[in-house]
Amino acid sequence: MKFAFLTISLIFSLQTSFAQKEFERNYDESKVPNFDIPDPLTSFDGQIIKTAEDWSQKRRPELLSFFEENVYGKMPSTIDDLSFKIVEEGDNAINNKATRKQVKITIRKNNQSLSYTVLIYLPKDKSNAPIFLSTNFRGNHTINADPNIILTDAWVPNTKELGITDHKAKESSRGTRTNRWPVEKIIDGGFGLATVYYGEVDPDKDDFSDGLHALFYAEDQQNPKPNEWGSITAWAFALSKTLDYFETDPAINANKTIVFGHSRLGKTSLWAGATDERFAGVISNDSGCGGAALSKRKFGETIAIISNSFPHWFSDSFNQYIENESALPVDQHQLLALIAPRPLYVASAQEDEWADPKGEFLSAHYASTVYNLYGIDGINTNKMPKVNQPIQNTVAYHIRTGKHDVTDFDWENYIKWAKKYIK
Ligand code: GTR
Repeated sequence: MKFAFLTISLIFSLQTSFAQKEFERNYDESKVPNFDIPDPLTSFDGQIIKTAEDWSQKRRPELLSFFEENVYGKMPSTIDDLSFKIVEEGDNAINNKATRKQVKITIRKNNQSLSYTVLIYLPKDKSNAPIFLSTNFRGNHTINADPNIILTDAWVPNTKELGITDHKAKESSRGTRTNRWPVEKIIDGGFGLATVYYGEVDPDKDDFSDGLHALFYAEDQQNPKPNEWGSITAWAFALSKTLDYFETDPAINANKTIVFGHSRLGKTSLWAGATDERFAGVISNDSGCGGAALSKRKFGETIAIISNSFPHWFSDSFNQYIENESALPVDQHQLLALIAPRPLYVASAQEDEWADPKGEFLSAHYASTVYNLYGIDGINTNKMPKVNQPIQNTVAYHIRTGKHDVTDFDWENYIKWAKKYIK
């Protein structure tokens, strides 16, 4: 009896120590492991990449394919039909400075369909304005108090502050995220803004029976295969299909679409920019682990932690790198390099150690060798700038004071940089 008790408590304590080890969170720079930065300019078979052409013909495709197969999962290559329907329009929005358009985008595959709505504001006093495109966390109706924004009927997370308890959006949550979306400032800056609620594309939960994935299964398939798309890829896919719509709308300057995202949606904007070269520029706001931050530093959130908390974000094949970062033949700076030579902005927040600001900065720095191959300035110093002192080249970086969030400071700098680099 005593033996049995000891055995059980031993097993229990082994389990807890395993769990604790798995969830170890390091915030101490002196404990960052030693590791080599995988060279963007040496191919997997050892060839040194010396020209932009070798990069785009050989190295870029093999890196893209690695990220597809082993990190985010492959997108489906075909759909049966894509259609667009303007469901609402107004020419007196945002203090009469903008037009508003809401377009339902429908993807069909295997006799099933999924629709989501993109909300678009364009400045009235400027034709051909460049446009920011982003997914959002809580529904289009949360980004502005505009009463004409269609309330999402998709699954939303229960949120006490918003009074949501039954996974249904409420009128009272209109405009509750305006702090992250300074629409008027964006319009005044001469830019359009378009956004899609990510939950309409794939609800953010570990469940692949709903959302976009379900349209693409073979008979008897219930989950993506190990190298097939997780949720980040589905959200990125929807951004690409939104860009397909932009290309059909003469009011929108599709060639000047800047894909933007915060946090998990910053991981999404990076992946969208990497997989779809039509995006003219890419912004990652506090994207952290699985976004801009170097995985091999294991600082703040790690592959083990993120894969445990959000197993559906990545492909199952990513799990092979849990507590095994040294086996990764790539790191996230090579994801950023896939965006070259297009303008790229990586931003961090000082209090957002979870996202590893230094790892985000170094990633932008190490990606810059590929920009340099094109004769373009990236982040050529390996010294982080002071807080609130952005470095803005074709590759830009800032760390601002404050926490994990999107602030006016962030937007003011994105606008300033985009005016210069999105031509
Ligand atoms: C956190 C997650 C981060 C980041 C964040 C967010 O819980 O650990 O990777 O994506 O969520 O999306 O707000």
